[in-house]
Amino acid sequence: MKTKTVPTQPFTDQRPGTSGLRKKVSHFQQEHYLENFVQAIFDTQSDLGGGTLVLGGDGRYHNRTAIQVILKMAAANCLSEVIVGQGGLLSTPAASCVIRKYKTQGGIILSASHNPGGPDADFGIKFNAPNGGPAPEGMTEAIYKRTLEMQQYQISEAPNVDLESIGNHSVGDMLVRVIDPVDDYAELMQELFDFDAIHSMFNAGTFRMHFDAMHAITGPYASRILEQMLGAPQGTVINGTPLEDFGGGHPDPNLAHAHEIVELTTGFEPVDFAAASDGDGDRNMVLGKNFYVNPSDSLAIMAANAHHLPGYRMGIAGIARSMPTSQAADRVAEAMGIECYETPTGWKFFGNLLDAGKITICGEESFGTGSDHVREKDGLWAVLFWLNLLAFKRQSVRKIVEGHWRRFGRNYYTRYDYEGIDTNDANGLMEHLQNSLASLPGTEFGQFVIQYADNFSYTDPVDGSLSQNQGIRIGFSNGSRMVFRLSGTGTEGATLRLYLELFEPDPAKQLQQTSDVIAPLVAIAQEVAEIRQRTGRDKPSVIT
Ligand code: G16
Repeated sequence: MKTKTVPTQPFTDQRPGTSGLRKKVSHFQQEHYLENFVQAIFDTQSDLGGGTLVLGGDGRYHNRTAIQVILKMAAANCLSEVIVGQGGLLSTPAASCVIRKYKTQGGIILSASHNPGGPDADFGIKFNAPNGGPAPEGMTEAIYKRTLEMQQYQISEAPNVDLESIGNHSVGDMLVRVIDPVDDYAELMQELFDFDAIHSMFNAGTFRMHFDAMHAITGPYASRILEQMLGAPQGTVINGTPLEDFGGGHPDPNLAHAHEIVELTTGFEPVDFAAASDGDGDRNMVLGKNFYVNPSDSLAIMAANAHHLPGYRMGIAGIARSMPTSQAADRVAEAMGIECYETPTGWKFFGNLLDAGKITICGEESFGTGSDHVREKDGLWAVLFWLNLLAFKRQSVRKIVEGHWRRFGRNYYTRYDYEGIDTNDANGLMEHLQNSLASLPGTEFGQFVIQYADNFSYTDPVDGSLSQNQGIRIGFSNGSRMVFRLSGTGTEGATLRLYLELFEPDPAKQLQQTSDVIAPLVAIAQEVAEIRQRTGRDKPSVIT
């Protein structure tokens, strides 16, 4: 095999965001752009030399091209083996599962998650560490620093690998093992959940559900597990064929983008349960009949009920939630006498807590929940968790959630996204908030009195690393809260996220419309942050 050393020049914009490097496809198609980043991974992760890498992506446009490039670079950088999903496909949680199961030296996942795909849309790449989780900040910073010095990269001149044929292939001396992308993951799910109970529920014929794969990666996983293994009727999975442009859709499982599945839970003959997952299969949205489960509530309910399910019978060690996620999980932790950790946004911050056995369940408001079974959030896992819970409790989704509120109180919760705003305006707004922090405590807005205002920083309890500037928190004396932060996953301008939360302990007041309850907080947020004046926006682009 011939290896080429290709001269290149550094790009200055390869610092990974909340979850890897995400850019427009055209940006990645610039000569050497992908190669520089991949070489920086190989240069900084020295265990990969002579080791094994897992490689796969969500199947979006540019996935196949990128995989062939990475395989040739891996061979030239002396890796001994790459495990790749058939067709270049691996959902993000499945990649994490495979990295862990085969004890590899890490993985490269190609995805821009819930962002749209296609020649004019987004692409992304991230490195996952040997624990199966997203590279922690120290690692991503080292990769970024290396990209700034990049002068050359190595690539072999071998032909493309046939990614369709399962089995062993090679690039020079390097083994390329093409595996079924679903097998290992499906086996793991069987260990965690009571498949017999779920199977019986489907068999009884009275329970109806749909799962929307949104033409993204979870189609093959959901068809195999739900329809083939668990006996759900054919057609339970909709939009199940992964397409390079996700069928022109926006593969984000929320009320705005996954409306097809939402409609199946309302109107004529609504189904009992519905769910959707995102581009790379790590997010989830769950719905009952005429009922939407807020992701923060979903996390709290999972934590409160995990001990009913086989994989978690021994109980859970602790819970973690990202800072903007509602405090519903904190109430469960308190009742259970376990710790609830508050981490910055980004799944990478859960890795150390999971590895150290401090937590078993974790989640985020951004439609992500997971457990210590892998080191990524896991969309289909969450759906199976809910199915198992429904089979165990024999209650509707609504009953389960309302029962939870009665017991623990309800955290009304909503998120406003102002997308594609001018970066300078967004930074100006955050600076204005930062400058107001000292004067805010004590300020009264009717019955809402600000108790604290700060810029969240986090010291990792395992390795002591400090992450600062993780979002502005404003807390009120009645337990309500608002959080402002800029997204780290967008590819155009800036996205301002405003997270609003109001705690209601009184069961008689727990069944109101979230928008009505939250309205006073929206007005306060507007006043405190001067959103309209500073961004020119009257209303958010998306409300979830
Ligand atoms: C990623 C991260 C999540 C984060 C989400 C939103 O999710 O893994 O931890 O909550 O982005 O981040 P931001 O608010 O910075 O846009 P995914 O599903 O895009 O990988």
